Amino acid sequence: MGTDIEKKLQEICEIFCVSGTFKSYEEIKLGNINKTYKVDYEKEDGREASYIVQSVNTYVFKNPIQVMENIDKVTKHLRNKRPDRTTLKFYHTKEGKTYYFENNGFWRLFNYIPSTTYNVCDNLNVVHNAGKEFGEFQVSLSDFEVSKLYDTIPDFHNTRKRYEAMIQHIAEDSCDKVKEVVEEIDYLLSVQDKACQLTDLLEQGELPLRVTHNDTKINNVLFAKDSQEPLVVIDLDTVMPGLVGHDFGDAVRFAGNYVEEDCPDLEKVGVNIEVFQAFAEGFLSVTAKVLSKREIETLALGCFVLTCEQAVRFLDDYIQGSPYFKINYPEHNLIRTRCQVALAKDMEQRMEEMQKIVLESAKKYC
Ligand code: GN1
Ligand code: MG
Repeated sequence: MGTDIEKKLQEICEIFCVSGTFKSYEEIKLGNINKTYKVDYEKEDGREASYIVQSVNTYVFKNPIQVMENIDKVTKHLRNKRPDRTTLKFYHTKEGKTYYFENNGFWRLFNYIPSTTYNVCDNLNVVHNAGKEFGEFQVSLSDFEVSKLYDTIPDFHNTRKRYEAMIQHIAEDSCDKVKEVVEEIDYLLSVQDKACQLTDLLEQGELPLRVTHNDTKINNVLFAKDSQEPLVVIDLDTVMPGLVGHDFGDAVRFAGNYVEEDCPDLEKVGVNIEVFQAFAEGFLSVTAKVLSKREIETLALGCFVLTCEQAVRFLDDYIQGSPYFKINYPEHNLIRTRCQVALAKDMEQRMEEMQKIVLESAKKYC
């Protein structure tokens, strides 16, 4: 007798016309939003084949069909631009859809790519290659008409709106948490205007909207198992119009930290400047020619901005009782917030150094 989830996964595989015999499954515990499973099949000829089945979180993605349409357009464009490269391929149902929507779930199925991922990485070659891969993603999509994409999560990286939401929830304090987080709130409010600079520059028309990934964690790059070569950028759910500083900044927020984003040991938190330099060089080696001078000047600032924004998002979620991000224990979002605040403070100290590295790399590759 299989478990409920095992039966459900088999049913989903059938819906997406996967043939052969179901063998096993495993939950892939990466990501804070969707549920992801690797499913193994034995095909009719005895070969083994694996697939990724995902249940999309419809509390977060209110319009998952638009998410799939964005992904479809972007993956087609990438396949045309880089035909020799691996891409995500979504399977179709008998009705020709790349998703299956039912009462209790929104499901999709795509190719499993044998690979390695990194959550924390101090291998500078790997980090450089991740920077290059996100840079190539950016450049390959630089001729894609931004207005063709839906804003599937409106104001996703609108830092001002993220602050406004948090301030409102602080005032409501519906879970009686505010008293625990006074220090974190004070710090984040003290840097609010600096943290909102990218949002302000966009509104003033100083920065162009591009097609951005919007979730550039290094574990969203798959690497070959036997080399340090990047294979593909995954997790395209948040591909939307955005700023290049968002993608660069979020990548450094995650990979540039000595520790994972939920490390409780704040002594260990900080920007690893060598990792920062390796990522910046990789990213700018392909993007420097495409980006405007103004965009390049905002990249280092973007790291601070995205770190504060993420702290605001984790804290806002904690104050509301964690309805948004998956948590492994009740204080998980609080620990994540504290880690991001510590990182933001360190970035403030290192900003000049980071800016210098960005400008020098850009000059080298222009
Ligand atoms: C979420 O689920 P995952 O790990 O791909 C979130 C990102 C955050 C990230 C923090 C749609 O991404 O914005 O930066 O957690 N995705 C969404 O780890 O909100
Ligand atoms: Mg994501």
